[in-house]
Amino acid sequence: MSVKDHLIWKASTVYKRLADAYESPVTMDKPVCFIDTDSDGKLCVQQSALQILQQIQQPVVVVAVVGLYRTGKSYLMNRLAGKQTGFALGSTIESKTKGIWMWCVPHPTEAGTTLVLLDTEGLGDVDKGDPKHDTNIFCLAVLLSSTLVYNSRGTIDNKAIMDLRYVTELTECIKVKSSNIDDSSEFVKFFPSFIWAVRDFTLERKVDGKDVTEDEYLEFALKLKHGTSRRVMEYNFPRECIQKFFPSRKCFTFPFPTAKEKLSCLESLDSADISSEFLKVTDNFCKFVFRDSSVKRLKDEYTVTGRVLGHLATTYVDTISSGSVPCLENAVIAMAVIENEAAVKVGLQVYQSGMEKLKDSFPLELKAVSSEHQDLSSTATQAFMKRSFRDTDGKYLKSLEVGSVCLFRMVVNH
Ligand SMILES: Nc1nc2c(ncn2[C@@H]2O[C@H](COP(=O)(O)OP(=O)(O)OP(=O)(O)O)[C@@H](O)[C@H]2O)c(=O)[nH]1
Ligand SMILES: [Mg+2]
Repeated sequence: MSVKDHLIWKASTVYKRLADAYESPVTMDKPVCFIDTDSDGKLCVQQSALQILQQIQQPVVVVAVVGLYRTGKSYLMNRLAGKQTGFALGSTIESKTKGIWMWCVPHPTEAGTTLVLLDTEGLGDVDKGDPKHDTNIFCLAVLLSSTLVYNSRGTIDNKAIMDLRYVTELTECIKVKSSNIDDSSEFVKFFPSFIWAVRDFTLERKVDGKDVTEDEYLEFALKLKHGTSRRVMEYNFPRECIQKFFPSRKCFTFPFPTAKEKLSCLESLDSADISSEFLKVTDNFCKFVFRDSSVKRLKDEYTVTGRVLGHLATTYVDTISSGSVPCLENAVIAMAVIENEAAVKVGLQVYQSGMEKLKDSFPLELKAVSSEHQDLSSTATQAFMKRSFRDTDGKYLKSLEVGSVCLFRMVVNH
């Protein structure tokens, strides 16, 4: 092998090793706390969760569950993880999950993709001090997920829809652009798809005496009333928001999982003790989520990896904690800076390791060194391109080039 071939091979090995490290799947055997409340009552992202996300270079499908407390959310998330236990379940009337918990598992049906499950604190617990807290948790679930599961118990009646009143607050809690105009019509481009999971559903699914599907049942419940009276407008408003912000909707109605006396030990029950109809709906629900939930994407179809999800969570949580309104476009700009700086670093690392090897073959003619410089620069650029994001004016690519030339000069003058 010539010196040149050897160097190209070396540089591409370094690049491949870096790329492999980025793309290998990460498996967590149990969930961790992702977003919590600090001693001042402010939301904060847990460093340990960020460290896990940092290692996930695969695209992520993010499924978040929200809903009133004590409605079986954590149990359902464990089913999506394919596990009997994991997210902690509560067996008392007190709410159990606090903040947002995260569990990253290899996607069961999409190779090369990680499924991130987000289990959130139950909404509506009157013991909470800060009335804004529930809205913040709801907003974060919307902002971070690609599929949002709204979990409720009983039927989709007016109360259940009023319990989802957080959707009506989204226009005040999320902005697409930093300007002050109402840009909620653009939410739909960035918002997750929506699944309503109705638990302990005991009624017959009939509308006007006719059997209806679960989806038809949901659409019937979301139907608007005619009229302009205050009562009609109050009735319609949450329904309009759900329809407008979440055009992709799906519904699953789950029967009681087991006999009442066994509910408190549901997670340790044998499948023989769980109703076959409940198992069937759960299976359909999981299959639908695995098949239809898309990878999380940002503006310009940019694919979110675990690492990027960590940046996003930090940006949104910092914004909310500072009392400002999270802005989708600002978050993308902040993330582009972090990713592009890291992309320059990766590119320079590839270039530098190639040049270090070249030094072993010195003395060499300047022409030979220049030619190696060209080859290494192109490998470094490839590594940069793989990670960079929206470097539209080429500012970061330029800084990679400048950095490589500096390193080249240092080697030549040595
Ligand atoms: N009736 C009924 N109980 C369930 C169902 N799924 C889980 N449970 C039980 O309800 C209790 C609460 O379940 P969790 O999954 O912890 O509920 P959660 O919504 O996560 O509760 P919070 O974290 O407090 O908001 C546990 O005892 C579960 O075994 C269900 O479909 N129906
Ligand atoms: Mg829970």
